[in-house]
Amino acid sequence: MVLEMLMKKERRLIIALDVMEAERALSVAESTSGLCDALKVNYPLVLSAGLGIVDRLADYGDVLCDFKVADIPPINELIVRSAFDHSASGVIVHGFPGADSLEACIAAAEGDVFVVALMSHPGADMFFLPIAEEMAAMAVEKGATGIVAGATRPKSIARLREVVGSLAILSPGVGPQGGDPREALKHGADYIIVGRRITGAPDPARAAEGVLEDIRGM
Ligand code: 3DU
Repeated sequence: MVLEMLMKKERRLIIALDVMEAERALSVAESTSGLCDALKVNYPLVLSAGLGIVDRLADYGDVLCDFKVADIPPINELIVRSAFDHSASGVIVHGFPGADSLEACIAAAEGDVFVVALMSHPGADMFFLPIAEEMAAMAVEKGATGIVAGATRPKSIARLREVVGSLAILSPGVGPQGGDPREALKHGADYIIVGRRITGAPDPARAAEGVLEDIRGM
């Protein structure tokens, strides 16, 4: 059974809050609420501000915990459970540790589970590119909500779309990493994930509006 996606799909934008201070994350969340479909947190914020930041951010919208979970099944279960215990709406996990590790994530989840199929950075060519379709197929087979596929490789997104059918595709890697958000969406992504282009801007709401302007009509 495929998990039913909880996240709304109105703006097609997920904001990655890769900042170190809780107050900065909360201020970006507040100023951009209504401009994105979800907020994403990663280790930098959670390691500096604590997992309680997820509960606080959840006041502004759905929060995805991008913990790229990649351990043995019982540890994955504890990590995923912690995220949902702190009001996460979804988690991002790795598929390469194997089917049993992914199954543990899905069993422990009380919301969306997205499997990283293909990372966006240049080094992903070495190990990720050859296994991307396999990761995507496993996400489908095990009942994940969707996959993550880098916007820097739009043609790969199109191939992965064929593998995952109607599952959601989240696409990071636009802006400083070089991906084009329109291309990612045109090739089959459902959402783009944007971090520094928004969090590093003097006016994050304005920057988010700029991203929405770029993808308007998609
Ligand atoms: O490059 P940005 O600042 O827009 O941030 C991208 C975010 O997406 C960041 O949190 C990173 O950890 C995440 N991400 C990737 O960039 C690439 C992936 O393959 C998976 C997640």
